[in-house]
Amino acid sequence: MTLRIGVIGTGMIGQQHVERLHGLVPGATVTAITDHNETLAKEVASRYDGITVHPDGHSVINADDVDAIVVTSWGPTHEEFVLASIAAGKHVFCEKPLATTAEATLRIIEAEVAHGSRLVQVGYMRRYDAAYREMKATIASGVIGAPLVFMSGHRNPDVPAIYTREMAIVDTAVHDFDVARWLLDAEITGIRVIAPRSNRHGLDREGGDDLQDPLLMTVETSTGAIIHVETSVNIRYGYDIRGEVIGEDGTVALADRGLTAVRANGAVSVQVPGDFQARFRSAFDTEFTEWVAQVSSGEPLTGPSSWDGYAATAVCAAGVQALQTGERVGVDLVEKPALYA
Ligand code: NAD
Ligand code: ISE
Repeated sequence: MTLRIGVIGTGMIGQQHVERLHGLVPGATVTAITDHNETLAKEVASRYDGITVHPDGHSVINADDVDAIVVTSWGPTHEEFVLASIAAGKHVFCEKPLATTAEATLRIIEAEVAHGSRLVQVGYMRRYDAAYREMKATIASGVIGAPLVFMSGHRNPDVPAIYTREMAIVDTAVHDFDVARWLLDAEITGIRVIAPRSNRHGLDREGGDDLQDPLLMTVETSTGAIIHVETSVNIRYGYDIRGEVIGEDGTVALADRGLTAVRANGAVSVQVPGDFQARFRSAFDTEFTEWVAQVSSGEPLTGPSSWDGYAATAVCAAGVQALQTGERVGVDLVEKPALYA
């Protein structure tokens, strides 16, 4: 059976996911798309055979030739489309964030629990990256002992003018929070945020606010391990994702990237990816390959759930408050429903 997918939002990442799901990922095809910008949706559809442009997201969700939905519109629209997909009884893959407030993510959890089985997966693609998976397997093997500290560095060469001060937490560090919860098998219980003087590239931006960049976050967890997150979003030299878990008997770190290392002129050099697409392309491919296989076969979903979407959004809300107040802010999650055990 081929899984027929409808995509809501054909901007930057929506177009990449259409490309993936309409040819690259086995057992999937895109049959319906929509975008707020109809001209854009028509242009994207014209690149392929067999894709119908719909007037809005609800028309995509309720189309007879759509089995499952991918939501890649702007964050504030996610709740509406995820809830409508659940109401239609269809699987829905939602790019991060699941929703922009913890209250909205809880409404999604309530609807999914009432439905009685998992329909929602959230786009935290780092869980599908081969290096992070090896890191998790190493921790599980016990060879480094119990994890005590996770150092997570998230560096972007630059960000657009629309990128605001809070986005370093809600748009960027949110990935570090999710992957940390997954690697350490722990919930986040509190956060502090500090900042040195700002990178000059984050100041006096044409058409954009002044940023506080980098940010350093100290994040407490339910197991007593501490996570240290550094976001640098104007670092120019490349898109560099760093990670090291320090355990009681050893450490495991993400290796430098690049297929080759060049030794010349008294130096060794390894390439740094230019952007998140280059760094995580195969993680996105694996994420959709596994999602399509699980949805098509009716196997239980194993990817990031509504609970994970809620936990990440709740940590972000605390992080923004910690940034604004300079204080430690606790994260108090509701009781976890059995559906997500
Ligand atoms: P974008 O602005 O390029 O594209 C979003 C598109 O959604 C736009 O074309 C817009 O017209 C459309 N849209 C907005 N509201 C709509 C609505 N109600 N109905 C239909 N279309 C609507 O943004 P983007 O960078 O592609 O980001 C989209 C989502 O993907 C965001 O939630 C973002 O956080 C997420 N994202 C995830 C990653 C990742 O690493 N996993 C990377 C980039 C973006
Ligand atoms: C972007 O939205 C992403 O999700 C990328 O993975 C992240 O690295 C970047 O900082 C965000 O702006």
